[in-house]
Amino acid sequence: GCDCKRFLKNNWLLLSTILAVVLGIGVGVLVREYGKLSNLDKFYFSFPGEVLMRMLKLIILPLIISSMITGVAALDSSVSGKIGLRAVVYYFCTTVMAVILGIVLVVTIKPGVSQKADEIDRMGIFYLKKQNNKYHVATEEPVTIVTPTETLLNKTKEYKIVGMYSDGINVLGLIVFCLVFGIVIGKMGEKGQVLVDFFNALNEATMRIVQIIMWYMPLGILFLIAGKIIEVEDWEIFRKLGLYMATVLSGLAIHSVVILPLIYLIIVRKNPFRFAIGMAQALLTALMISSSSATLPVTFRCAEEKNHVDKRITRFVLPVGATINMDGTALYEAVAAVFIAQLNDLELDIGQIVTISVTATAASIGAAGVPQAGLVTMVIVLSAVGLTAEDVTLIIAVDWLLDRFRTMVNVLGDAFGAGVVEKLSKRELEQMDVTSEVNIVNPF
Ligand code: DAS
Repeated sequence: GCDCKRFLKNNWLLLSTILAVVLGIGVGVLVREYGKLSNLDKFYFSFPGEVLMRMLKLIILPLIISSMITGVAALDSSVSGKIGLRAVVYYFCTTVMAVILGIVLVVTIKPGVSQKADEIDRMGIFYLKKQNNKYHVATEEPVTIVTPTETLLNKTKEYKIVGMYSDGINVLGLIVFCLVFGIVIGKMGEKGQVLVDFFNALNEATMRIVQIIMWYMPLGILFLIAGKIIEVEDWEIFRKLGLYMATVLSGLAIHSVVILPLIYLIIVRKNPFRFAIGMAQALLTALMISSSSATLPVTFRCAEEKNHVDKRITRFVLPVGATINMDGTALYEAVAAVFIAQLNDLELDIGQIVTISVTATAASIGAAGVPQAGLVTMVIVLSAVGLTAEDVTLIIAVDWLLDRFRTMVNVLGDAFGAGVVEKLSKRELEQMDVTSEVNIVNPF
């Protein structure tokens, strides 16, 4: 009766997204079997999904700007400094833990030791080519371009992997600017108020657009997942790289089901799994679109509306987290680097293991929150232990799948971080002027 109705009303978005995933898989498998789609058809078929991605990417710029500036302006600068420091310490510690976990697993499971390198080598579809000090994705055989549409399709494919160089805004730079700007207008008092009001209004407008995008989300996700299933060329590779994938996935699982919840439990003393369930919509979105930046609007919504994390914390901590905190990526990079070393019969000494840990942490901080960014920053980790960029070929064919799961863990880590920082900052938040909270609008 009533309870059930309320449940549906509160969770319709999550439920319809889950339904969309199931339907998307079904449609994908059917069309793959019977559809006989040409490349151009496939391109059109994935278009509704591409529209979702583009809408989310479009909205993150105004979202980050308005939420950071209003968030910081609402805090007084000594408080925002403390909160920022806590966030960075939390992010750093959890990332290092993820790396250590990954190394322990890959060294014990040894997924690369029994397999032959060149057997897998030849199955890679792409490899990274160094040209003018930049890495480009190239196919193993030169592709003959037939029509302009083919060229277009080819471009789109390339764009997906290398795109982060070209389409990525400098989010880190932007965040620093918004921080400074927010602090300055917060301190200006009367005179700055008009700007505070302006960015508050911008934030409300952005959040309303986010809500519109959310309505479209299930449809977009249905086509995203179906389009992906149709597109994948080689399922066989999953069997061949099975142990490697199992290592990465079990590491991600342990990190998100044991380590992060434990930290949350110890510090916040609330049920971490309830918190994680509150983030379900964001986690599912991350899994589907493999971009933590593009998931940010949903992460905000879940953290604030479902888990009731203080908006003064989320506004500030989540955008920073989406940019620099990537536990899943760090774990993945460490595992992948050791795996590739194992395939190459390279015995790693303790120094090299440490090198991999340090560079994997750095590479995860440096990776942008866009699809497969981690694969590109892997080059840093590999070259640090003397492996070549071409070795990325070995794992590239399964990366799109692992990318989804690591992105999900990245988002979960950001969210738990907001919860932990909120708890640690309780005193400052309580002492703060209540009026600063009134400024923060809630469009939902
Ligand atoms: N997919 C990225 C993210 O958005 C990072 C990665 O490629 O590892 O979190």
